[in-house]
Amino acid sequence: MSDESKRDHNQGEDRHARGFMSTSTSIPTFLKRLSRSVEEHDGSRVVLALDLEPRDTLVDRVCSTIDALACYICGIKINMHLLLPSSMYDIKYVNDHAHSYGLQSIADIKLNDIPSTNKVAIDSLTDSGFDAFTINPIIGLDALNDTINHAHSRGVGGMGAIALVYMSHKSAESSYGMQVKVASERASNQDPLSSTKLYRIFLEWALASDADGIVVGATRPEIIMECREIVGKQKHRITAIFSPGSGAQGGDPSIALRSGADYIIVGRSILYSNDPVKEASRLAKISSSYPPAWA
Ligand code: NUP
Repeated sequence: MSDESKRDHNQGEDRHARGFMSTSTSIPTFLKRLSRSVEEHDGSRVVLALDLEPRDTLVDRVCSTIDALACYICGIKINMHLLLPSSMYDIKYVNDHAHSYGLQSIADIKLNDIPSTNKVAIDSLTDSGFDAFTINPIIGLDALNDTINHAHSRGVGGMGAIALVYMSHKSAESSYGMQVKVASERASNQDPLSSTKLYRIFLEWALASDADGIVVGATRPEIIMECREIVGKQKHRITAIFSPGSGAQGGDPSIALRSGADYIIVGRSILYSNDPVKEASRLAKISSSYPPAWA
């Protein structure tokens, strides 16, 4: 093996290590912790979006929801609209409660700022007990790299970063699906710019910056399939596909999983169903019936 290919190989090993184990120790990374939670919860790959209305008894309601549904989910997800009216103490309490069931917790903040402020935000999320957060790749590749590197150095085993690649809501097509021109090796001399869709650039950047996961809406099974193919080609790295948008937004969880999603993110169709336990259990069974891509 030449020195150069040895170096490439070693970098590959490092990247592989980042997939499931942090580089310096054998402490599990976010994805490993999440897959452990899947094993401990009968194969459920449902992440519960805790999108409750912020009222006085928020912490109690969030914790009792976790108590009722913990055996049917592998993680919880908390959005800005719950973080804003809550104290750091309350959020830490909720995250500790989720951890007591072996669940992972994701801060769905869609981080979108310059690296220096992103890093401060990540430190606060780490102190609040989160395991991962969502990030918007619109900040650019270098900023994404810098921010995700910082995240991976935080907490025990590192904070996971999940990059938005194609959101689930209707108008996502006008942004994530936008046709853009970029300078690339594929371009010809006559036209130094080649044309592609914005989400393909976001996917490329997410993989290049070692994001632990990507978000692709369950409402876009064809995009999940396309991303799965590209994500699956990585030799030394595991990147999970998180898919919100089934149920209330019209996506079908079975189709999302069959198309290549690793995890489905579900909120309203569980929380506001007549029987949340039954609905969570149904989705848990569906998700466990599709073999995970990492197996
Ligand atoms: O593309 C996205 N779509 C989406 O719905 C990215 C997200 N993070 N989400 C979140 O997933 C959204 O903020 C909500 O918390 C959850 C879906 O909830 P529901 O439509 O199942 O109620």
